[in-house]
Amino acid sequence: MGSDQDADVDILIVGAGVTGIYQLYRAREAGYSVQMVEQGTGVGGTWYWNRYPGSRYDSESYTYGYFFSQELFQEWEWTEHFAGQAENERYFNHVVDKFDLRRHIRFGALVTSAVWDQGSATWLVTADGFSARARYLVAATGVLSVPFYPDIPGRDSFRGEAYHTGLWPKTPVDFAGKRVAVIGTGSSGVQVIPVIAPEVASVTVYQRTPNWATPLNNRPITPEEQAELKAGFAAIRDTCAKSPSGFLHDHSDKNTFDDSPEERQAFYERVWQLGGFGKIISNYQDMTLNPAANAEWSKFVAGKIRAAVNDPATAEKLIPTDHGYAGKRPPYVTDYYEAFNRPNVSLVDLNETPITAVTETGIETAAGLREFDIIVWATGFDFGTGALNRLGVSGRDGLPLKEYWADGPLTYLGLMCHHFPNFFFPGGPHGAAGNNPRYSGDQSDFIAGLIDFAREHGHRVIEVPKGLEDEWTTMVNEAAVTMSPFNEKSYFYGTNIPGKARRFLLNSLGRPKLLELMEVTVKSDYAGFFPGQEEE
Ligand code: NA7
Repeated sequence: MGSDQDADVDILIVGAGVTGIYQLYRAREAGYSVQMVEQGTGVGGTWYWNRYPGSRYDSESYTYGYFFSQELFQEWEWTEHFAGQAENERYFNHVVDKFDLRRHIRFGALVTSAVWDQGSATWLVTADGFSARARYLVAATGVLSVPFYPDIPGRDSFRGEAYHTGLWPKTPVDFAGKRVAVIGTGSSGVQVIPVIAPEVASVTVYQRTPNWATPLNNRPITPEEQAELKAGFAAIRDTCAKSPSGFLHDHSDKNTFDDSPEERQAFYERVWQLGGFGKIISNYQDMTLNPAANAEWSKFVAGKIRAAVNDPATAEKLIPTDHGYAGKRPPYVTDYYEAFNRPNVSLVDLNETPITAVTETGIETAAGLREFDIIVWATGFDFGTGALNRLGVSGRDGLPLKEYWADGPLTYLGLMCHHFPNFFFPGGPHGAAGNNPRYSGDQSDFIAGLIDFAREHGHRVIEVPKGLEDEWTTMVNEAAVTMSPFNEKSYFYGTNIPGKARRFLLNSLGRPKLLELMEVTVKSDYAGFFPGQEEE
């Protein structure tokens, strides 16, 4: 390999988030030379960028963290069942330092191009002020890592402070006594609103579509629970491994209308008390896919919203009417609806009064101008493919990834694609659905195994056969219709981004199918993955 680059390595990994850190650990443990590049100045990915007030896990902390080291699991004590951003960021720093990974990471380097060089069978990667040549390129760039700003006239003219939740500054924002606008009521908006409400002069919530927000039911982890967690390491790891969505929550084997209305009400009350995604996983098993069952649960949640919000007109505006529970990714909240009972919190329904412009002093809707000191853009991300399409990846014959995926991603197991040799994207689109680190970890393991196999057998080039990519992509797209609770308004279809192809970006078949096909491929000795090299 050439020596005209800043680094010349076996494996180059982009992104120091939950997936990339694990891939880096695996690569280093297997004895490869490895370089990681990261756009930010610290590790943590999502938990580095999304440092807005109220930002926290809605997967249980101990199911989101790593299982690869029992020692790590035993020594790290999460303080809450759903830990906040600062603690999460500390955890990833701890992991990187414990396993001495930091010296492999170059920070402040945004990758702008990654070009496959057929002659040398390597990738040429360019980032800010840095270039590298690598045999393998792993883009662990995350699914929710490219913030989206809507194209509202005058957006840049605002003279106050403006922040996107996904690009939050490291210096804490001083909200005290400020007039604040929050645009967007997805998971981020509904986390930030109740936390800032007590200290600001006012919060005005600009809502286009209400979401079904249910209680996170977060609480501190008691010393007894801490001991149970430590003793339960193997059981926790194994339960998450068997769960299609990578959680600990029990699955119910009952259908909604097996129960009488009274039994149903009692059951719903119990489900209401569960943490986070327990509202989906431990609910009646037909809750997401049977419209009548979904309507029953949604009606129950609507009742809870009406009970929480004092003003009936506001309550009605906060209840979704365009989708049932889990038709879009449901947020999990702490005192979100209750925040609207504060005199300094108000709701603007953008269906009644759409935003017409952002001005130097505030936000103008059909009802007039409201002036603000701070605007919080909680307007989401270019999900799934956003970061990968911006890396400047071009594969065999100079084919840009962005062009190959113009009509939506084509993947094998959500981790590699035809035409792009020696290129992997664990934690990308089509992987599974649910607790992200669990399935992105499976993908990293698969990639590590495949690279090891290639090394052992002297193969320089790995490329997934087109047939396998077609098979997986078709399977994922079909399962989106038959198995996914999400409707096409969900950002999981890319529909929040103007001009983006409408394609399902998760894998509703979940981890079981992912693991099953990984096993088939491994057992076949990766048949067809080493084009033109079998006879070598
Ligand atoms: P989401 O869930 O995509 O939410 C974005 C919000 O921004 C949502 O309420 C959108 O309304 C709203 N939005 C987007 N564009 C506009 C415009 N033009 N005007 C007004 N409102 C707008 O992103 P989050 O950051 O909250 O959550 C992302 C994920 O992070 C979350 O699911 C967790 O996995 C963690 P819409 O619904 O499109 O009408």
